[in-house]
Amino acid sequence: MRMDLIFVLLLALSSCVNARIFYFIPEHKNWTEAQTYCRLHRTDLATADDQMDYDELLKAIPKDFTDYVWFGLYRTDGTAPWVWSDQSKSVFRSWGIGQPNNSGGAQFCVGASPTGPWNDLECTYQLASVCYTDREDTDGEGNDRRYKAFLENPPRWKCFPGEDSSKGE
Ligand SMILES: *[C@@H]1O[C@H](CO)[C@@H](O)[C@H](O)[C@H]1NC(C)=O
Ligand SMILES: *[C@@H]1O[C@H](CO)[C@@H](O)[C@H](O)[C@H]1NC(C)=O
Ligand SMILES: [Ca+2]
Repeated sequence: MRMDLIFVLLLALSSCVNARIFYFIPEHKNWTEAQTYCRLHRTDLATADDQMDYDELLKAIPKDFTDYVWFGLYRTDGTAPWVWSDQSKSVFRSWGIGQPNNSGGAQFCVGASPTGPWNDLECTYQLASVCYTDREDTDGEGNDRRYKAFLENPPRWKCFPGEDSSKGE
C-alpha cells in the first residue's frame, strides 16, 4: 500500500475511536455537585465529540429513565459561550427545538433528554448525571473501539463498532 494512503487510513482510524466510557449516576445532584462527583470518581462530566459519541452517552442512561440528565456543557452567565467541564473543544450540539432559551435568565447548565435533545436549565436543579472516563485509562489494549472503513458504493467513510487495530493516543 502507498505510504500516503496508509497515513490517511491511520488518521481515519484514530478519528473514529470512541475514546470514552460513559457512566450513569442516578443520585440527584445539582450541576456543581455532579461535576465534583464525576471529577472525584471518574474523569469528568460527560463530553460528546460527535453524534456517535453522544449515542454512546445516551446508551448509558437506563431505558425507563425519562428525566433530563446533567452532562458537561455549561456557561458562566447568559452571554458567555457554552463550554465543556473538561475544557474539550467539541462543537457538537444537540439543542432541542427552541433551546437554549435561557428561560428566566439563569439557565446556564445543560440537561440531556434520554431521547437526545438538550435544554438549558438552572444549575440548581437536582438531576441524575453522566460521567465519563477515558477508555485508555481502563483498556490499554484498544479493544472494543470503533473503526472506520471506506465503503465504495457509494464512496464514503463509515464508522463501525468493534475491534480496532490502532492503539490511539
Ligand atoms: C423555554 O423552554 C422551556 C422548556 O422547553 C419551555 O417550557 C418554556 O416555555 C420556554 N420558555 C420561553 C420563555 O420560551
Ligand atoms: C449545589 O449544592 C451545594 C451543596 O448544597 C451548594 O453549596 C451549591 O451552591 C449548589 N450549587 C448550585 C449551582 O446549585
Ligand atoms: Ca431552557
